[in-house]
Amino acid sequence: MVEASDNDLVSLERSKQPGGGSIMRLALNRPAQLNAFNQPLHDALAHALSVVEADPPQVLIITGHGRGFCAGQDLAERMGQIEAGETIDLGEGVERKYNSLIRRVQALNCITVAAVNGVAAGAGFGLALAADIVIAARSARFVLAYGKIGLAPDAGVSWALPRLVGHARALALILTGEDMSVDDAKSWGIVWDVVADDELNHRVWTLAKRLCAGSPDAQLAAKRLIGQPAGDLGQQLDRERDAQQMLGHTEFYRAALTAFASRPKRDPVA
Ligand code: T3D
Repeated sequence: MVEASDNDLVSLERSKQPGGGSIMRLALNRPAQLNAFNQPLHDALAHALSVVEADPPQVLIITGHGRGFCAGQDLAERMGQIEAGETIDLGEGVERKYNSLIRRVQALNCITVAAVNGVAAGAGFGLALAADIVIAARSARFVLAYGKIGLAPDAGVSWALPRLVGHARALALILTGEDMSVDDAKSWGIVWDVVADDELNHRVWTLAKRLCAGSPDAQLAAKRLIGQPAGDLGQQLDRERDAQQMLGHTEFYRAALTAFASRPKRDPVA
């Protein structure tokens, strides 16, 4: 079912799962520009996110049409503005578009899976890093495009990248602008899995369906605990306690205990 389509720049589909959960697939659709962000794409994406926020699925897959995942900011749009004599305030644009996008993706009440089907550059790399799980096609690559155009990392890249790969590697990648292969991205902890191009769709849907068999409450609690950890161990222990307290009251937990106690034993999530 297509739930939102704004000039076809973003497609959004929902698939209900037998257990009651649902999976949504959001795909950027400017394939000729490798899904680079221009204003219409930002608008379409913001609208699609409103649809997701209003009725979140258990799993949201984020991907791109064509051979690119997302090439970051559309540079032709910026060039057009310069040629038209417009004053460009990149700070204002970053705040209104990219900071808003990354904050909204990270705050979604669902598990997000980036299916990186092709090149992810600049803010497109930031979008992939904002997802909870990243799975990449073998032909994908990650491009730290900022330095080549005289910009510094944005879209959360300067936050997420050093936390994933370490300070030294992150800074060297950004300063040199060297492409990152999917194998490096996997061994450095950015990507959870790398699969053949023609297997990406199947792999991601299999993962999403598996997640739909689990407790959405527990998954969201784990996402917040790990994604937004407290400042020290004491505070984190408090948050873990609070999460377990809430989860101990869920129907999923009770049913899982009943399944465990049954003879013959049943799989709690069967
Ligand atoms: O401005 C602000 O708001 C500040 C915020 C900035 C955030 C950012 O994201 S900064 C980073 C911006 N992105 C880039 O600098 C990436 C530019 N693109 C590339 O370096 C390369 O295209 C890629 C490494 C991504 C892919 O290379 P390749 O060889 O696989 O493909 P290609 O031939 O370069 O690109 C294919 C087409 O996509 C091509 O169009 P054409 O010639 O076939 O008509 C190319 O122009 C277009 N394309 C690729 N990236 C962009 C783009 N068009 C507009 N903007 C792009 N970013």
